[in-house]
Amino acid sequence: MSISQELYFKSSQLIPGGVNSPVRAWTAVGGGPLFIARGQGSKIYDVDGKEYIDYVLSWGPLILGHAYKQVVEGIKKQLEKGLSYGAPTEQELILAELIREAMPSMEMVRLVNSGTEAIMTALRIARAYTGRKKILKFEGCYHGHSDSLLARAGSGLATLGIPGCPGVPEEVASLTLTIPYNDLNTLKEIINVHGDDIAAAIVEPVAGNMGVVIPEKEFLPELRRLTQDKGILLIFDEVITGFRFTWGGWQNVVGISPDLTCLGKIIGGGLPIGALGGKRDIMSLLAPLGPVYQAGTLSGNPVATCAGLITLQILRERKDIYTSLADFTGTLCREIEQIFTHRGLAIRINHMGSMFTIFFTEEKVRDFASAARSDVKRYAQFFQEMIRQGIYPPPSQFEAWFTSIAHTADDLEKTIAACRRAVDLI
Ligand code: HOZ
Repeated sequence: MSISQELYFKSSQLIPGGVNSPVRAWTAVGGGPLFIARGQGSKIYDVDGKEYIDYVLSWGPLILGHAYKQVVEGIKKQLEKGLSYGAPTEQELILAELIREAMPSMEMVRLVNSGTEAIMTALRIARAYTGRKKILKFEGCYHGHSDSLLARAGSGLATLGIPGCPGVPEEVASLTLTIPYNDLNTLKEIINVHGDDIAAAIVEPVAGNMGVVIPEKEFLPELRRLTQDKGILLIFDEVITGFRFTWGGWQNVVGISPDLTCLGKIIGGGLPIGALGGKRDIMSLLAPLGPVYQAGTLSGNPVATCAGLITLQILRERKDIYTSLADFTGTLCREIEQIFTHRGLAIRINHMGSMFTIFFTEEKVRDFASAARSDVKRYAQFFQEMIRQGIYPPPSQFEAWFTSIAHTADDLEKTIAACRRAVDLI
């Protein structure tokens, strides 16, 4: 028995499923998870001492790779000054300023502890601002685990096949309307019928939690236009996409100004953080300025804001990072595609910048229904073969692969070689 297996066995007696976040249990790919001892650059090392080229990168935050020197050194300095004060710091202000500079639609910003928290608060503000109750979301998008947003969600719910979630009162679930991603006709229809009752429409502007699904050209502009016409707030969940493709969010790429934006992952540089922000009159509803309550003992935590600040400063200084990331990832995707095509195996790779998903299907993947038709058993076999060869892909068909600036030409070669062998074996 490996040390990972032993630890998994023991953890399963104490921690539900042996993990503190469901997809980590590898339920959909089998075999039980690896327990990780450390990470450095593009690699993680398990407790049995084996090295892996990491394409999960803590599910997105580590755009600079593991244990990036400047981030680690900055955190060390902060640690000596204290871990948490429960009082404001200048660092929070600087981080908020950087975020606003990058995404001007975020006229006011509040820092919280996770993407889930940011989104939960964004919905509360939207309901208070509009005086409406309903929320519109898109199938396969995942916006954290708050009650209102677990219907037909991606990520772990897609991985485990949970369409709705017990424990969410029907009255709450019924306030969430869910329609397919990239489906403009249904969008128009639902806004026609329910528009006056909808407080907010929330969307992952590039979906990452049903695997990567790219918004079609008219989808987001039309969503913006239709929501604006009906007084519905548009919330961009940029927890994954924020600072992933450019200095800013997907909103900068497409030139759309959402009413509210939620962030997490990269802005914490690997430590727990979230942020929400948006138009001044909407954000002014938040306590203590307004009556909408939100609070947190560790909100704006100095260690997390320090890691986030250093990460964002590096991304701002070195905008070339995004070009190299896209080049690396583009080459990787093209090579993988060729390997599969050469073997006559049908796949579709959805790729944007430094994130992608290999779907085991012939058809174009443009929404949750097409993503869900992917051959998940094949994905699991592929995953296991890659793991055996020291490559660590996401342990679910419905998650994104991420690359970082730490990934090297050697990693690229090794990943391609591993893929070639894996494809021979599945
Ligand atoms: N919801 C995360 C991926 N989209 C998974 C988080 C985790 O398991 O760490």
